[in-house]
Amino acid sequence: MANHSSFSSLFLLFSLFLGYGVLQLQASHHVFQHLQTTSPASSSHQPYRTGYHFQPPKNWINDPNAPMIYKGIYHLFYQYNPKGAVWGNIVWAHSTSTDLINWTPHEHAIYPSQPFDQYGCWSGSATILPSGKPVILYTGIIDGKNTQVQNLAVPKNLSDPYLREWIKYPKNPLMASNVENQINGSSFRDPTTAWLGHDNIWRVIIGSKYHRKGLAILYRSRDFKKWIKAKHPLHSGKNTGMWECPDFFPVSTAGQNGVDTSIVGPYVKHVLKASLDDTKHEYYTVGTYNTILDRYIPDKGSVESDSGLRYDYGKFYASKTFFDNKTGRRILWGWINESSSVEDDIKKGWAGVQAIPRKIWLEKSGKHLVQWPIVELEKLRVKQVKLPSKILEGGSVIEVSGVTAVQADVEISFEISDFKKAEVFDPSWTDPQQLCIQKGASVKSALGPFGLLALASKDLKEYTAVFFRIFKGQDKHVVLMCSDQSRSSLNEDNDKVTYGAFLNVDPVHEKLSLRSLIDHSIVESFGGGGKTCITARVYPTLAIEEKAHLYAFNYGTENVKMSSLSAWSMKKAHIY
Ligand code: DQQ
Repeated sequence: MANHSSFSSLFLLFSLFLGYGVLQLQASHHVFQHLQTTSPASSSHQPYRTGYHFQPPKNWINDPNAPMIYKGIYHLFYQYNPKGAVWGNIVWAHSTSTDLINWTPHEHAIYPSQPFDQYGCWSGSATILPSGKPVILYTGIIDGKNTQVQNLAVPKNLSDPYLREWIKYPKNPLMASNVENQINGSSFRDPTTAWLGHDNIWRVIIGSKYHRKGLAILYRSRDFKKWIKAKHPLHSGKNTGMWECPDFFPVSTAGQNGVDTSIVGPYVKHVLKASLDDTKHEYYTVGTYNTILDRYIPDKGSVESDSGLRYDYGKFYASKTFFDNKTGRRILWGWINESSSVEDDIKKGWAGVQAIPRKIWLEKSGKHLVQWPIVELEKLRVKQVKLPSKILEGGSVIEVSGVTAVQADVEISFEISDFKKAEVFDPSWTDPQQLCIQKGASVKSALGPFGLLALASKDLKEYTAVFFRIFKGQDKHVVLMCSDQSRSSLNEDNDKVTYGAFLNVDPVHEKLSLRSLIDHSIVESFGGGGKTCITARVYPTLAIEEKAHLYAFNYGTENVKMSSLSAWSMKKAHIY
């Protein structure tokens, strides 16, 4: 945050930005030097640092903030602790990129400096105004009780495509709890990207709760400065607890292109996502935005809890999308937390990475979303290894050699021709994660488990198994996708719980595909072309660096055909 002294330049800036009258200037910003100090040296043995997932050189990171594109440059801000590998002292760190893969860091963009954010600068979002100018709404913490308010910041210099310096609006906060508005001040955070209605009024939602009810509190503004709370929330969720980092955006009903956040009309559906503080899971629903009532209405049958639809059924939280107007995509960012102990995080000197940005669109059924790693990632692919189509007999394991298995991108697909022996699906199996826990990678059934053993040691003492299982349901086959971490490491201090989800693919008529992005301590998997995603954090002790191997396997009793397998070693991305 720049120190800015001149009243006239600040006045001009905010007037230019928002096009409105004279503002009173408060004292200039104070730079907290102590936030710039470095943390103790981290361990030099770093087998878990990633090669192509975003992470800074050290310390704690969490939520992606205000992703956007401005003058052809992509911006990623993120929650960062400049002082260590645990959460705390939160500032907005900032990096930019021209391809969403290689990143250059800048000075911290927003950090505590004013009464309206002196205890922390928490998550928020960017909105691109119709003039093309970006603005940021973020949550400021104003006291030691974590009281939360919403603040505005604008770039100091719009001709700097890197938007390195941000100025806080002197009349912050713009939204705060008070006796009249019934807002719980310690549960009031994470403004979304705002959208502009046909009435020329801006809307934004803020995550909150009332008792156990999760809330997307709606605010409206004509000028982006004076915000008035609507009488009702945009939407709420019974018994879901605090909604963190809500996201609300339209998706096209005709194809994979993204649309701007303010688009409404017959050719879009809307998506509302909430990150549940209680479970650290996210869920989303697809529905309709009723612009007359200013309410979001999820489609019939939507499950409004974390047993509903999730972007990712593994480690993935506090996510946020943005519309990339250069390529016409909506892109999703999410934070991948650690599965290791706090002691181990401190030892390695860092915690948290960002998932590979994913293009996100509505599946043709209109019932759920599809996600796929942005195409730019493929620039890192080298040394393709292709295995010919092959029958994988029951009980077989084949090595995919010639690939750097610790840092790889692998795509595999399977075809099943004989379903007669498929295990019968018990309708009481409603929780796919439990089913994956019960039927882990070592439990044989007829059709499955088959898939990949990633980050595996030669002797298979360690591996992360990502696989499918097919059951015979009442009127169709049921496909289960699992990521089993139980054998991922000999270190018992990690969270090695197995993840699972159902996959909306009809294996009688379609191939079953799986893509896994393997990156030292990450296995980020996309089933059925991105209909179901599961991300795992794992910390092998044997399967590290060149001692990591990759296998395709079928531990079921029946044969399955591996119709294709391509694996690439991945180059290291330039992330400084
Ligand atoms: N992380 C931020 C909050 C948000 C939470 C604080 C979600 O704004 O609610 O670092 O991970």
